[in-house]
Amino acid sequence: MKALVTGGAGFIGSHIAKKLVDNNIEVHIIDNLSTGNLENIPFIPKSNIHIKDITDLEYIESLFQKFEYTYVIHLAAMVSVVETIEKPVQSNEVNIDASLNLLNCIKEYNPNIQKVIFASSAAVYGKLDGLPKSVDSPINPLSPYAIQKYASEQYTKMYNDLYNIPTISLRFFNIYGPRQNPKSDYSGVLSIINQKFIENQKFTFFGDGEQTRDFVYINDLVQAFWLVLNNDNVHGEVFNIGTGKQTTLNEVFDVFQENYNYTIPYEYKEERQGDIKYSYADVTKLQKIGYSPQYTIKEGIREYLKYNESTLDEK
Ligand code: UD2
Repeated sequence: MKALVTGGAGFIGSHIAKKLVDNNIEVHIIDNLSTGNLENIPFIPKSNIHIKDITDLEYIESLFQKFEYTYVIHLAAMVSVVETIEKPVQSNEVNIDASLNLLNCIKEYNPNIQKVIFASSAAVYGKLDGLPKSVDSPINPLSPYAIQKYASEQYTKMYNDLYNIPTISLRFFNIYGPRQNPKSDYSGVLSIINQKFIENQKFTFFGDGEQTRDFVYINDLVQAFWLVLNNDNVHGEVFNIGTGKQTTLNEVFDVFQENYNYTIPYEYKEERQGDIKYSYADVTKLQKIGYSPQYTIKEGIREYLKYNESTLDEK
């Protein structure tokens, strides 16, 4: 069995690739390394890593002409909301055109594929009054990124409905864990807090720290991924990937303090423009197919820090 993971050198992609490899599936990766890193995927042979842009239509097509894939997991994207606001046209090519092209290659060259999974985002909900956010809630995209994720998600669904390609989309909430890159201001906030603790630097809360998110430890995402990959009764469906619990940023900071056993300076600044105050996922649909998140925020952060320590020991 072969799987193609686009964006497989990234934080989430590398964990998905590892799960597939651990289950004796040959993994091919396409990644332009814009946010990914080869250090994330030492377990993939170099010959199966294609350092290419997902918008390189000819190259993608050539892969499908050459290989028969059992699974395609599509994670490659322009992932920064801010960058999509700065580059709406370019991001459209990456986040919609390339997705559509990929789906079409599957239809043309690989119609017997067993599963296509697309990484969508909680961003599609935008500012919604009702909580938790359910896949039946209205959507209200507030950025090119959110529109693009929604469009690709709907194309993904349509390729199931019109062309019988077994597809599924997953709306990721706030995923965190090892290999998440803390380098940008818009990196996942947990990776930023962690880095600040390591370097003993000041952390800035945007707002009063009382905003909530549904923080998902990467292992729970991998669990959800594995469940949908192996379920043949959910084609054409969309699922939230969350835990069903919300945590404030202040609480998260406290958990880091407890684990590190020291604190770092912090400050409260004005809220980020367009920031959502409260967010968490309704995951009952996922629970119905067997999902049961294993990590509370405390357990997830503990695992995250344990992993960091073990890799520090290796260095
Ligand atoms: C997440 C996604 C984003 C998009 C969005 C849709 C991540 C990394 N980002 O953004 O791609 O899908 O959801 O709703 O998963 N914060 C601070 N200080 C910092 C950094 C962040 O206070 O140094 C705050 C930030 O203002 C926000 C919260 O922490 O209130 C979470 O920020 P985030 O960037 O991790 O995630 P989010 O939910 O804004």
